[in-house]
Amino acid sequence: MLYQPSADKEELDRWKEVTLIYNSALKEIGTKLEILNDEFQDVHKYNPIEHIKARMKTSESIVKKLKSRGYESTIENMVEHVNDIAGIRVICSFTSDIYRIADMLAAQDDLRILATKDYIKAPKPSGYKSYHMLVTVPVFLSNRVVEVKVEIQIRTVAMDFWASLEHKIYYKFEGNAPEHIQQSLVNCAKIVEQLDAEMLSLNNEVQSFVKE
Ligand code: 0O2
Repeated sequence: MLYQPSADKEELDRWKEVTLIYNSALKEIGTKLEILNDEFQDVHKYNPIEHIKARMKTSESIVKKLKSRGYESTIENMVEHVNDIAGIRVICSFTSDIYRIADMLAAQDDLRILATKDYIKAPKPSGYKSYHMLVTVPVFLSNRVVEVKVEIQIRTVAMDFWASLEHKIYYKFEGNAPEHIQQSLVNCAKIVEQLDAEMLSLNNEVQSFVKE
């Protein structure tokens, strides 16, 4: 079972160990991203990353996901079947930065890319846009190395703004928002796309102006 107040000492110790390992994986990926951002600033005088948010999925959400997929709530099932226990969100200024960050991460030898989902090239019907990478990162413990899964979501500030409102609406209406609200979200997603494209082109123009 996942951690519950009634869990025995052995289960509690295992839960603590698993939590520590996922938190360590988040630190590893967070540090990689910070290094890339710092180096980019040093070399190109520019920060591709606006900010980074790391989070561990709550045990309630893990149980819910396992249940919805027909699995018993055990630590083994959680490690095997829940891919986003450790999640990190990277917010960039421009769409081009998203692919830049994704490529730089993909080039790192110790990261193994298990899957990528490009919801920017192929947005969800709701309008959701984001680039997802499921990776494993090695975590070095005192007596062994564990390859830990981390879900990385990379998106622009505007895409993130849209996704957080949509997430709130989704929970408020338990996934069944009225038609006009869903339509309004689709419209907002189009505006976000337009805004991202115009901001990118404006930035490119300013960059070339500076170089002359
Ligand atoms: P929460 O509450 O954010 O943790 P997987 O989770 O990879 O096994 P899935 O659902 O196919 O399976 O993965 P996908 O599509 O990569 O989505 C994973 C996460 O992306 C979600 O986690 C959300 O955080 C985010 N996401 C995906 N689709 C949407 C969307 O339409 N709107 C918003 N706002 N976020 C989305 P969780 O566990 O579903 O949710």
